[in-house]
Parts: sequence; structure tokens; C-alpha cells
Amino acid sequence: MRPSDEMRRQARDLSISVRPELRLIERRLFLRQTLSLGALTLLTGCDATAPSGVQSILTNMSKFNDAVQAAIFRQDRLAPTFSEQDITKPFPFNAYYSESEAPVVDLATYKLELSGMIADRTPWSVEALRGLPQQSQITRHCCVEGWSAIGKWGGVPFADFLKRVGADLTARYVGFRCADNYFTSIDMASALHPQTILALTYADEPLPVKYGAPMKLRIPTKLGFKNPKHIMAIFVTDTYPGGYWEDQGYNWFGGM
Ligand SMILES: Nc1nc2c(c(=O)[nH]1)N[C@H]1C(S)=C(S)[C@@H](COP(=O)(O)O)O[C@H]1N2
Ligand SMILES: [Mo]
Repeated sequence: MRPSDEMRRQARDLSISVRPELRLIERRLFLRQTLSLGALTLLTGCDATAPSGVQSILTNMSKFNDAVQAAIFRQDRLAPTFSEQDITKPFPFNAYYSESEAPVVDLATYKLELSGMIADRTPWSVEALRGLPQQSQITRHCCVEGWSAIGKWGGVPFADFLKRVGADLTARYVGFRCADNYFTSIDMASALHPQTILALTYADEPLPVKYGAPMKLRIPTKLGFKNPKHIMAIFVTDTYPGGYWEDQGYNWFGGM
């Protein structure tokens, strides 16, 4: 697979690579266009000539990028919102597998598990979550694979939920485990952003399987891979939890 100019541009803008098989090409581009290997060695104090050295430089840069994104993140800066006629139809499906393999979660027995730095870890049924005040949004979802789409999601503002269950709001991370073994994590500041919602609906209907039933995190200030679908468990922690794509080199903060 060869990267299009658009993909290259996006990867550079986002300081991340688009697909594992493109990563080497992106690395070479990135290194050639920004700094010489010598300059990188000076900057980071490690040997840029060995492939592992290059990897650790990029890892360090990605961590630096995380710190910069966290520092400039503002809770009062809202992601753009759109109107009903802007909605992309059909809204794309994406996962690390095909649509027919999306996990089907039994709503009758489903309970959202809570763990870590949370005072009340009582599990939540979907019905109970639907009983909380809901909020809807029409926002743009951007995937690092080179597409974006506008959709409408509704659900429980995540800040309200975290406060209700007595999560430690001074903790660093909120982590998510999903029915398909996908996992990801976000910083607490982004978790508390007013547009971050535990989405229970898509287009005013219960969230369909393909878009993450019974619930997904809709976080329009972050890239698609930071929006976990089929959430089974949420935990609050000070220990870096990583993520499915993040552990393979995608920039962890994943802001946009
Ligand atoms: N559980 C789970 N969540 C996931 C993924 C996944 O593979 N599994 N893929 C992520 C990526 S990369 C994208 S772009 C979006 C796609 O969401 P959609 O199918 O609603 O468009 O889900 C994100 N959340
Ligand atoms: Mo994505």
C-alpha cells in the first residue's frame, strides 16, 4: 500500500503514522524533512543510526507531543458542531476487523464495570444510564486512516457520570476496555470536556452494533481511535494504560 499525498500530509500534521505498513516510509519522510539524524541524536541523546534508536527518538517525540497537546488543551474550546443536513450518510464503519465481526453484546445481561479510583463502583445497566440527563451533538469524527465524517450521537455527559460515581477527578487517566478486546485511555482533562459523552444513541436511535452498542465514548476533541466502541469497563488510574493502537505507535494524546 502506498500513501497518498493527503495521507502523508495528515500523518505529518498529526505527528503520527497512518498504518503500520506505512510507518517506515513516514519515519524516513519525517526524519528527512525535519531534522538530520545528527541533530536528532544531539536533541535526544541517543543513537539515531540504529533502528531501535530511531524508534526511541520517535517515541520520545510522541511523548513530547503528548505533553504539548496536554498543555495547550482547553476545556472551554469546543469542537465544531454541525446541522442535521451536514450528517454523512451512510456514516462509515471502522474497526481493526470487518463489520460482520463486530461484537454483539447482550443488553439483557450487560453491566458497565467500574474500577480503580472511583468511590462507587456499582455496575451500570444501559437502562440506568438512559435514565440520566442526556445530551446530543452533531460533530465530525476524524480517522487517521484518512477519512472524516459527521454524525449525531446522544448520551450521558461523561463529566456528569464521573462526578456521579465519585471518580477521583485529580487522577491522570481514564481507561476503557471493550467487548472486542480493543482498549484505549484518555487524560482526565479531556474526559471532563463538556462535549465528551458516553454515547447511547446514533441518529436518535439506540447505538447499533456497528457503531459500538451498547455504548461508546464520543469525544470530538480527539481522533477516531480515542473513541472506544462496545465499552465493557471503565477505570480511573494514575498508571499509564496505553491502548490498542497507541501501543503500536499512534500518538497517545490523539488530539485534533
Ligand atoms: N471497540 C473498538 N472501538 C474502536 C475501534 C475498534 O476497532 N474497536 N476502532 C476505532 C477507530 S480507529 C475508529 S476510526 C472508530 C470508528 O467508529 P465508527 O465505526 O463508528 O465509524 O472507532 C474506534 N473505536
Ligand atoms: Mo480510526
